[in-house]
Amino acid sequence: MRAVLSVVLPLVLLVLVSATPTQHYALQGAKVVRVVPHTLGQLNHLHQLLMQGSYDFWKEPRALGSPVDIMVTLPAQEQLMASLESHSLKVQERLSDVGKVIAEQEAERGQRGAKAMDWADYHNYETITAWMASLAAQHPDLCSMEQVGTSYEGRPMYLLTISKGGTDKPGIFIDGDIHAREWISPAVVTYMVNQLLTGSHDDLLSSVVFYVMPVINPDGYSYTFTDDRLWRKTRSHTDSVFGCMGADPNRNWDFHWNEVGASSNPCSETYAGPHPFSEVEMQVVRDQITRLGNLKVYLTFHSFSQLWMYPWGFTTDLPSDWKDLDDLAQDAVKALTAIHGTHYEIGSSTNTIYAAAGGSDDWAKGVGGVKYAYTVELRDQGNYGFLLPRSQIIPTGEETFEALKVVGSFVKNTYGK
Ligand code: 0X9
Ligand code: ZN
Repeated sequence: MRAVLSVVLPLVLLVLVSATPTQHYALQGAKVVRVVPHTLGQLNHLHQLLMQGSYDFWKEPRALGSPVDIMVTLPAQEQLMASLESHSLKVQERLSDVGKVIAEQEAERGQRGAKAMDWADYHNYETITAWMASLAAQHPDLCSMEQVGTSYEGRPMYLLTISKGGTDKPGIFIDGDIHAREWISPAVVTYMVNQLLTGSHDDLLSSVVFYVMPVINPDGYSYTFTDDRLWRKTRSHTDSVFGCMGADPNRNWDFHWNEVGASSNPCSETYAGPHPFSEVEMQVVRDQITRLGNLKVYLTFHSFSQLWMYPWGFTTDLPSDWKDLDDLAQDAVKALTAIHGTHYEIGSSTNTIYAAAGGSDDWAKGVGGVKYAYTVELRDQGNYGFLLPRSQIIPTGEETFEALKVVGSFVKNTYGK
């Protein structure tokens, strides 16, 4: 038996590994390292490295004392280490082999072979949309689904409307996966939809309407399953002579577009696009926010860092009603932390993470007129970053749903009939 296993097991592993996208080889031995700038010279140096565009910053430089996470491929490691050391930046290893983690997680998914929706694992776009359609069929009194657009590569984009007894109520708009690689986002958004529909939330659903789009970058999301687990942007063609593709959909919104924290270089991870709303998927979401009257809250789920942020992202200034947004965020986070003790930071996005214009949250508030606009950066704080293990989906869903319930009750009590 042992002899058979020793022949068969490596073969099985070989098949699983060779079924994984080729980019894993490029990421074999790639590391994620953390450095913390303590002087302005160190901070400037990290900004220069960011601008240079040779590394994938999982967490961008912001301020003195704020950690910066950089992914570096094996061949580039020596150079990066020398560059960091030349500025006396102490390097802490967060992930020692990104390619290995991706391959292991993919092999696990392959072994499970799960096609049906659940929250024991991450699921592809087809599985998520098939599940959404089944919800509308199972709960016709609470939920409807409509196609509201089509992505650049032709994928249908759907909106779920969740409410009891009509939609003439204050609304909460929720979206997920604007950034393709942030898989915990659609997993948590779908988890919360499932809770709303299968738990006892009739009281809430009678007073509030939830509009939900779990995956607003479907081409990017699909690409993370087939080609590049760490893809962030859309998949549109650009005029790049190097063949770089996609724009950062969260730099593409028409509010102080491309003013700060965004790039005009199509090869950059934060490419703002050739013009505001160049990305069709963002046009689709914009048109829904515009069309749906009575939206009181806009919630967009990202990962990672555990932050509950409100506008503005284009300036250090705060909106005049920031205290209202902060108060609600404090209540929501309190409920979230009470579940598993997960710590969140709260504040305006410029002051909490970094300045970056053209984000959906700023547009929702600044142009869309949605008072309570939030960007939530889900788990973790960098142990796994974008590669959050599937075992954390349900705990992250549980705690985030508690926060959503607080937001829902607030809307019901403040604006409900
Ligand atoms: O940079 C982003 O788009 C978000 N962080 S992420 O690591 N998920 O990419 C933060 C966006 C905060 N909001 C604005 N800057 N408007
Ligand atoms: Zn994001």
